[in-house]
Amino acid sequence: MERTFVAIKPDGVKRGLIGSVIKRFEEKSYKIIGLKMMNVSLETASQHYAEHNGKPFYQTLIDFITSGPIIAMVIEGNNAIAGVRHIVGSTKPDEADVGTIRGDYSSYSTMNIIHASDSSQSAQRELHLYFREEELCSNYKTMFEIISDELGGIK
Ligand code: FUP
Repeated sequence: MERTFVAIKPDGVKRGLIGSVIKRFEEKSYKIIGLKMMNVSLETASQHYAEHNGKPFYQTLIDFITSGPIIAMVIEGNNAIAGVRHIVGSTKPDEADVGTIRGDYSSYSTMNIIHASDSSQSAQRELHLYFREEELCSNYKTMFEIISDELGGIK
């Protein structure tokens, strides 16, 4: 079971897409174990995007991610890191497939609705940048887990 970090960016919040985005992960049978609305401090933003420091789009990215509240989430599931990235879609707006979140909702590379960790290393790092362990709630069963238990653990 993998955990990944996801954030609905300020454009997604302001455009009223919170429900639409979360719905896609729930429908895919992923389990939401952390969820909060928050403003991203300059310090957190620069830690999050440290790998992009020095790139031409860096300052725009920092200005954007700190421009309004985000929805921070931790999602748990089978191969959740790659699976969630698949639902999110490509970083390049012209390459994001229809049916993905970015493909359906954005045609820009900065205002692209959503962030999701791209590896287990970044998932660990980002998850702990935004959440304390005690804020995570995996002590409940999703309907998918209940059905799986009923069938003797079939997944
Ligand atoms: P992703 O993991 O898909 O979010 O993509 P990256 O880590 O490569 O980029 C992080 C963010 O930087 C993207 F979500 C948007 C922004 N970005 C730009 O604004 N311009 C670019 O050319 C590349 C990335």
